Amino acid sequence: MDEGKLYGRIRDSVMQGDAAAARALAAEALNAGIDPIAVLEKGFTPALRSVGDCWERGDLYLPEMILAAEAVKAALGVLKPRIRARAGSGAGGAVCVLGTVKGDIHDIGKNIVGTLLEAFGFTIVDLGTDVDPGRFVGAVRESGASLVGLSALLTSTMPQMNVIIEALREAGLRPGVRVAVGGAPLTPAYAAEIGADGYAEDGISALRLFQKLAAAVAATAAARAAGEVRDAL
Ligand code: B1M
Repeated sequence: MDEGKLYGRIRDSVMQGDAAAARALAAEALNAGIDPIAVLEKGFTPALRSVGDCWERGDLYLPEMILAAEAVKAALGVLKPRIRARAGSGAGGAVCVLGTVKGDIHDIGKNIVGTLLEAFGFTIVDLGTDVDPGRFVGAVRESGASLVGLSALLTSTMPQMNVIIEALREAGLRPGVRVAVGGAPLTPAYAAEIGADGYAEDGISALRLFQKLAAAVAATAAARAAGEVRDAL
């Protein structure tokens, strides 16, 4: 199978907002033995970005962008079970509160990140989209999460990430709770500027980042426990 050609057909299905074709192409890719994550990151994600570029240039209208997003969601429905079946471990059951920040309803990227994390052993508390900072704080307290993942796709909503990190700090949950951020307009420099613990540009790098953060949390907890035992002796 010519993967390049397949990704071209995937791009066409998304540009045309053809959910049935997108679903069928996802199945075709899986049947050809292509990694489901590669299908997402090399096929559907760049296709949606092209749709965004066309919309920005005025080459297509908002309803067409909505149809394109629906087509990708339909394909995700086919790919998700395979991603879950590929499951790995190593997260030690770490709990991660995940959400798209207030004012922002983009959720495809966040859902991909959530699916990957879940498949690799994380427990995900997905707060959805347009999430108020207070809800992140409440969910961390309720779930005992040690990790928070924030997604933003609009330059106008990126500053919400800073607000959420501040809210976690004010609630006394930082630096114990690690925060990772992502989304198309973000940069590593912006993540550093707002005091996040990491930035990831795509699903696979998000998985690696969260695995690193979970390991750091576990190491800190182990060091603290060892210190307590020493003090007690
Ligand atoms: Co919107 N939109 N949109 N949109 N949309 C963008 C983001 C835009 C860049 C398009 C453009 O102009 N080229 C533009 C933002 C411009 C800006 O802010 N500078 C834009 C705009 C303007 C808007 C509206 C304001 C349009 C309007 O109404 N006038 C509106 C906003 C509504 C709101 O949120 N309040 C809007 C609405 C929509 C739709 C509803 C039509 C739809 C969203 C559907 C949905 O999500 N349920 C939509 C879409 C589809 C897009 C584009 C075309 C594609 C986004 C996407 O899903 N990409 C987008 C163009 C673009 O991104 N270039 C665009 C695929 C997805 C897999 O990638 O989300 O980047 P992404 O996620 C990646 C990585 O970023 C990373 O991993 C993911 C997997 O690889 N990642 C993380 C993401 N989150 C992470 C979190 C992490 C780690 C990694 O850690 C926690």
